[in-house]
This record gives sequence, C-alpha cells and structure tokens, in this order.
Amino acid sequence: MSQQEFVWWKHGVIYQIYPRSYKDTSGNGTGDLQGVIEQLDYIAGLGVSAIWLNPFFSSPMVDFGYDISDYYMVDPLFGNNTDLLVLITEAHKRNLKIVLDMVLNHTSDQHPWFTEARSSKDNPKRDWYVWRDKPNNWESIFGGSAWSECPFTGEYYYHAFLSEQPDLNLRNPEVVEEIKNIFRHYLEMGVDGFRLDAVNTYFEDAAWRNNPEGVNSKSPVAGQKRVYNYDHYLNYALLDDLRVVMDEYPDRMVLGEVAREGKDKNAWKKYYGSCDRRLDLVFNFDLLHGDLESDRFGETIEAWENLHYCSWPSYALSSHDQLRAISRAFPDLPDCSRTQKAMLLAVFLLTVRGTPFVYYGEELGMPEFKDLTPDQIQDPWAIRNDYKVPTRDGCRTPMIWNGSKYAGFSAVPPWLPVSKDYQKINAEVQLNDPRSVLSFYRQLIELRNQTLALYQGELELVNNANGLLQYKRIHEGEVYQITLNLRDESAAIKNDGEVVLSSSDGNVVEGYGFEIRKL
Ligand code: TEU
Repeated sequence: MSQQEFVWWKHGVIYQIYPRSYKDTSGNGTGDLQGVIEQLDYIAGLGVSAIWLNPFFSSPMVDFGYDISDYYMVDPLFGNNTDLLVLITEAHKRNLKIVLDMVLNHTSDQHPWFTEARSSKDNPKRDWYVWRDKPNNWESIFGGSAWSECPFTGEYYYHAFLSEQPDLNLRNPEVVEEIKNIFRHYLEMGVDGFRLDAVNTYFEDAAWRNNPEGVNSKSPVAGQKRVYNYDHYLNYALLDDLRVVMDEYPDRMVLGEVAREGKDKNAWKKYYGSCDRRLDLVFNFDLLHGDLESDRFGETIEAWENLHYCSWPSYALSSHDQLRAISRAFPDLPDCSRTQKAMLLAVFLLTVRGTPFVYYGEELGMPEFKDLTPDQIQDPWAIRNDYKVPTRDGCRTPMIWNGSKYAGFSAVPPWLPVSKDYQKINAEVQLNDPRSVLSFYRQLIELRNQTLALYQGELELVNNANGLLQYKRIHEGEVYQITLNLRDESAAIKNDGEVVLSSSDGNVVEGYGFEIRKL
C-alpha cells in the first residue's frame, strides 16, 4: 500500500471551539484562551488534528466577536496576544493545528477604519466601506434593510448583516492589501489556517440592481433571493488573490463558509476552483438546518460525491449558528435513544469521505438548550427579529467538564446556563465510561486516523433506501463497509470479512444500529 501522506486539513478531524463557552479561567463567567490552553490534553485525546476557534479579537461583541474592531488584538475578555502565542505553541506541541476565524466581509462599526470613514465624504478611509446616496431593496441576512443612514454625511452604508457590521469595500486595493497584512501577521505567528466567514457575501453588484422580489428561504427573515449581493464573481478573484498569500507558507489551509445548502453544488465548485485550491474546503451546510430525517444523510453524500474530483468534501452536523444535531436527529426514529442517535451520527460523520467537523460538546452528545428565557437570550439574530428565529444561544451553552457547580466551566454564574444534563453527561463521567459517547468518539477517531481507506479512500454508495444507509470506503484494495440501520427493523449483513466496530452481534445490525466491517 502506498504511504499516503496524512494531510491534516484533509484527512484529519477538525474540532470547532466557541472560546466564549469552552472554559473560564479569569472568573468572569465567559470562556477564554487560557481555558482552551488548559484543555489541550483533552482535545488532543480526542484524536483530532486541528482546532477551529471562533473569533476572539477586539470587539464590542454585538455579534459575539463577528464584529471586529482590531484584527491585531485579542479582546481582553479572552485574554491577550501572549495567550494566543502560547495557545499556538502548546497546540503544536500536541500536533494540533490552529485555524482562526477571519471575518473579512465586514468590521465592527467601532473599528477606527469605520469611525474615520463615516466622519466625512472625503475622509481617506471613506472608500474602505460601501456607500450610496439612497438604499436599494437589499435585505440584511439578519432582517431589515441592508442599508443604514450615516448621521454625519446623510449617505447610506451597506451591511449584509447587522448595522453594527458595515461591509468592507473589497474592491478597494488598500483594503485587500491590509487583509493580506493581517493574513501574514498570523501566518508568521504560526497559525495553520483560516475559516473565512460569510465568504459568499464579499462583493455586491456594481450597478446596485434590486434583488427580485419574493422569498427565497424558509427563514422568517431575510428571505430575499440574494441575486445581486451573493456569490458575486469577484468573490472568486479575491480568493485566488488570498491563495497566493497562503502559498507563501507551507501546509496552510483556508476554509470558506459558503452559507447555502441544497442539491445544486455548482456554486460550491467555483469556491473550490479547478484543482488550484482557491479554497481547500467549503463548509457543508446540508445537514446543519432542520430535522435530520434518515434519508438526508444519503442525499448529501450523493450531492457531494458528484462534485469535481478536486473538491474535497467537508461534513458538519453542528456549529455555533444552528441547533445542535443531536436535538434535530432522526425524528423518524422515535424509539432511538439519544446515545444511539449520537453514535449513529458519529459513525456517519467520521466514516464518510471528506473532512469532518466536530463541534465542541458534540463528542458528549450535549443537547441544544431549547427553553432559554427571553432574559437569558443574547443573540442579536433572535432579539432583533422579535424571537421569530431560533436563538443561536442554545447551541453555545458552556462546555460541561464535570459534575461541579457550573459544570467545571466557571466558578461564577456563566454567561449562558449550563446544559441541564450536565451531571449525567459531562466529560469527566464519560471519560471513565467505556460505553459512553465520548469513549466512542475517541475510539472511532483513532480507527479513522489509522485507516487510510477511511480518511482518504473513495466512497461507493451501496444502499440508500428504506432507512438502510450503506457505503464502502476503498483504497488500493482495502475495503471497509459502513452500515447505518436508520429504522427499527434489523438488517442482515453478508458474512464477509471481519467486523471492526458494531452495535450488534454477528451478521445482523439491529434497528438504529451500525456496523463497520473490513471486507
Ligand atoms: O454566518 C453567516 C451566515 O450567513 C448565516 O447564514 C448564519 O447562518 C447566520 O448566523 C444565521 O444562522 C457567519 C457566522 O457564522 C455567524 O456567526 C455571524 O453572525 C455572521 O457570519 C456574521 O459575521
């Protein structure tokens, strides 16, 4: 068998950490970088190859760090720049890569660039943002108009998201040069990659044409069909430009958040480029929204397996923006227990072809915190839409480390309540239980890391009907067959090869069971 080089962002598992909710060491009820440093042995023990950290730069925190006021400073809430350097160094000692969340579509309205730009029409920074003398019909993804009036000049500035998140004018070469400086600053520091936030919203139609009327998404807000301010062709040109900077450094990765879902993957292909690594990875939204009925898993495999051979897929079931998968999974399997669901999801995520993203707490089967009260809700997406959309706070509750008060996350009341199940399903309890979800994740990731067919092999979809999902992973004669029995009746399996991991005995996979078999 050829010695396939293990490429960390392609063959490894990437663990997403929302730093605000991971571990508080400063005693203010919110997580910080020192808290991540303290838990690096736990993270390395999962067997993951990289950590993607949500933003922690200086910010007024209107959108919890996705409104940056200084790209070069760690916000005091999360610590300081030395903490970041220590985190990178300590992570690398444990063979963990660090991926930073880069928000380039917009800054905070408190960024000095914007406070200067809005001060007058002839300010040198004016053209760093997007201005018009009057709004068109473009809607903000967070609801309402995407235009806000500037009190100093009477002009309107464009914001794809909140009015506190003015869009940068990425047509301006000065802005692009500054972005490259920011990239090089962190690449020089040893950062291994970037997750590019909202990468499909970077540019807008130069003629400001109105979007067609009519609703395009199930969302009760911003349902507009964003024809003229989404997936603009200049997005791809900028990514090619940034790729040149990435390639000045070895073994770096860039992941793009292309917020869309559905069977038409043509737009996604453009973000990958044609084998020139425009983006190394596109974040896969297919399973992040809505109920995860059993047939959706095979559907997304079919869609992604038809992408261009250079477009390496990614898979995610949860993130910081959507309800946790375990709380959406298999509503068509009413008698399937939460532990069974967690294990079925893990087998899918960790054996399908592509880079898997594990969202903190997912390895514990941590559920969505569903009944937050309005006074507990802090997500502007929910608050500013009169709670018509599900708050994102529910998937951002503190990591549950042990059975102590506040689950070992903090010594004082945390910024969001801890999961009600924390005393039963915290990390400490599960680390000591060989049958726990956490032990299963560790076991499965270890198997994956050691099995070339699983981390690199081709995928052949064998069955995707009647609730039985079966596929093979193949590399140079090594063949693994994965069976997910997403129904309540047993499935007989041919007695070939050897069973590597199974929820059942013998050659039958019971209802809601799984099997990994080496043929
Ligand atoms: O989200 C981008 C985005 O376009 C939305 O689709 C996202 O799903 C939204 O949060 C509704 O759920 C990115 C970040 O992931 C998000 O946390 C930020 O709030 C947003 O960009 C603005 O920076």
